[in-house]
Amino acid sequence: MAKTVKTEAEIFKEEFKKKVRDEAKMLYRKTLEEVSDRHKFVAVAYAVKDIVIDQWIATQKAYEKTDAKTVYYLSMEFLMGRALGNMIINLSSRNEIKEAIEELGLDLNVIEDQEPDAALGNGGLGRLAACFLDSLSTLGYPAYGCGIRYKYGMFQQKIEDGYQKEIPEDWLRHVNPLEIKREEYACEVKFGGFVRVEHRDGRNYFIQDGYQAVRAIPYDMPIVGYGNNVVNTLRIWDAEPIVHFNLDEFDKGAYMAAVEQENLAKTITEVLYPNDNHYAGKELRLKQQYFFISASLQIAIKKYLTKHDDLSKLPEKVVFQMNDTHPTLTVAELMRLLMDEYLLEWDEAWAITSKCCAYTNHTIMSEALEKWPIELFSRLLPRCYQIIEEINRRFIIDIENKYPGDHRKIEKMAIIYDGQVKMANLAICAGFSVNGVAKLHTEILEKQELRDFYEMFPEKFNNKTNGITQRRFLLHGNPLLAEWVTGKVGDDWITDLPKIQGIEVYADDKKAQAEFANIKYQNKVRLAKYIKEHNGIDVDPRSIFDVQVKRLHEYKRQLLNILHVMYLYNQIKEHPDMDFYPRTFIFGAKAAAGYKIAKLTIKLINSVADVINNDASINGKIKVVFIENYRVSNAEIIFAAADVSEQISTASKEASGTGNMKFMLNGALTLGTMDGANVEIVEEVGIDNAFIFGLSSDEVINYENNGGYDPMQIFNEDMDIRKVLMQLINGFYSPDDPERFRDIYNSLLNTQSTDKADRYFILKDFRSYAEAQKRVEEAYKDQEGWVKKAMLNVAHVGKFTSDRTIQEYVDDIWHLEKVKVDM
Ligand code: 26Q
Repeated sequence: MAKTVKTEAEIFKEEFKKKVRDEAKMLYRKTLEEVSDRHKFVAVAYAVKDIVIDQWIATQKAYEKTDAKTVYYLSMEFLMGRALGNMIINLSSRNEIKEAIEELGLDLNVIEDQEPDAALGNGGLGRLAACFLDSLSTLGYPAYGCGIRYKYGMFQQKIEDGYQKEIPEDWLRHVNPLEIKREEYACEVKFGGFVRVEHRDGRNYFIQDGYQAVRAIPYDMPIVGYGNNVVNTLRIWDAEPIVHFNLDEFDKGAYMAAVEQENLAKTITEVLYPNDNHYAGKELRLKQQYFFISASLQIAIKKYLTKHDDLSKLPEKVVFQMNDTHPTLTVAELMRLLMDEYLLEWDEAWAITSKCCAYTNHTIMSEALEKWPIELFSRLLPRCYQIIEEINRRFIIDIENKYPGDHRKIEKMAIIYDGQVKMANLAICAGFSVNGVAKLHTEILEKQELRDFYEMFPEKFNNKTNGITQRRFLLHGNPLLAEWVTGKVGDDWITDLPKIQGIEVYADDKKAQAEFANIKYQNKVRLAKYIKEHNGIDVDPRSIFDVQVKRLHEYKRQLLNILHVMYLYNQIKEHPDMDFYPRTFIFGAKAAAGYKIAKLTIKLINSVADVINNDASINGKIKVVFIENYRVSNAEIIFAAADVSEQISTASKEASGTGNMKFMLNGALTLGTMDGANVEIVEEVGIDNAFIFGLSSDEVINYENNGGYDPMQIFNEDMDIRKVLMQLINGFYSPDDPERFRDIYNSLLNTQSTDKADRYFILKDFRSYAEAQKRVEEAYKDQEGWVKKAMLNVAHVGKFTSDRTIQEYVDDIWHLEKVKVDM
């Protein structure tokens, strides 16, 4: 018999299959065939981790050897979603792994579906952090993501009787095979107590006494770069009690103190605050912030000191990027560590701190600005508070020197003012870089919200337009389109998205159009199936899939969308023979648990869905679907299937948006306002390939500053709008309780409350929106024209890769060097 020589790939596959089998055996005392799907997932995950581990070690060795500068991306949120599928596509051995899994008789989709989403974030800001980590590894830059290992991440949303119910998401109830506990890096974080000053050897020592302490324990998760052997680390911290309290303790005081410490450790990392773009001044939230910042900085400095002894050169090796103001305690804690633990003088410590810290602003919504009451702040973090007082004292002197006698400047810029500690002001004063997340957003910061700071420190301000990773949101989420693109232009787009522009030459090619249209259709069938399974609703994949998925917030104006659906329904009922292209309106959104009007909007959407979906007389022309528990894993399916991307925030309110980019990448056309990154999307794709409507940001800001908008006038003059609004309070969608939607009605017309009526200009923009929707319909009827526009959207998405964003951060802010990892 002729001996066949095994190829390397075959050997690899055999080894991988053996590993999976062995894991099943070792973990569950069963054969792979006998274990449950979830256990199959665990076995496969361990086998993949085994491959990743070697690259992880090699990467960290390479970093050590080159002594490379490292960015610490400090964030309260990392919305990672599932890791396994993403890890596999990023590994160079992806094809062998996929084949081996198949040869084992396993279905990779089923395996992937077993993994719970790591939902350690709310929305845009948290998902951006996850995309950034993917890009940092793929570009080969040394990086740590630092955050919190919440026991309960973003809540799981159930819809019951049309209302949102929040269910705790216990994502860690089973083992998490893709993390490693690193006890050797545990450290202590202290809260409360008081600061005592000791004068010894000619200097003051600041000593915190009477505090409560917890042990911070890091868990590391690997972040695999695409095909380059680079593996960075997401380090998330858990809290444990320092000592377990002693039941024999006879001293009651000591006993109680021990119990309290234990409780503190239990509560700190218990749960993610589910507020998106809304500040809640909760003590526990401040504890969470200090907890992960103190631990992350302690470790970063210790790591630096293993190779260096001169802390004044820390900025050459370390940069801390603060993801919004949530990690701004970095400034105070770094000062504290440098002075109190490493005995530097104020000026030395300040020189280092102000060269290490950079701040990203993600919102101009005033209700999202973090301001902590002095009382709370100084009680919880007495030493940090002292330090901030001193930073503030010196800063006010600077302001006074620059603007003598101008008290208004101090009022606006002081860090401590009106009994509050203002975190944004601290971040801007101490940081060397302040960036917005889209061109328009940065302009508004400079001209409006942060004008005084911009005037004082113009050199700190810069823009970094957000991006998304095409590896998760096209390669993984939309394999059909990914393969089609690769077939047309090769696979360079995977790490060089602008290359995708190569498909532009096919925009007029009939055959390519048909292929492209068919892929969209297949993806719509996939989503229709998901909807049938989860909602029990039949939707027609030939209808227009019109999608708005994002957090529920008044400024994002899901209400405008659903009011327009109500209006269309009225039109069809009034004119049953009118021309109307069938449309499926798809919503997905979580509302913060305490955000009443947002939760009521969910109920409204579901009530409208109930009426319309069950009205046989309209022949299924409109369907309304609310997708329960919108999250990263089902987002991938939704983006792939969308025709229309609803990006309809009140102009000036959405800092950037990133869902808009994910839709574009998947060939959906933007229906939106000139807000956030929509402006740049239109710039790239051309105004003819998007549907733009509504007030400009200047017009909105002008109304806000000078008044002159009266929604009641529109109500009085426009009978279609009036009819829709009356349906909110006449029981049309709530026969059992006609008053149910009264608060929504009031928010638009202010007949009751003291709030401003229609703060988000919904009625003002309504006609313009309806007219843009009409243009969408007309454009869709021209199938070839539509497919061409969709292809042009994909072709011009290049700018919106997070690889580009990260490269800009590196060039302008972080100044890192790429590291090569050879295996
Ligand atoms: C603050 C204090 C207490 C509790 C919670 C919060 C909190 C939590 C999350 C405040 C804000 C957030 C999240 C903000 C956010 O996601 N902003 C979005 O960031 C995206 C990435 O830059 C942008 O694309 C979006 O426009 C912006 O809304």
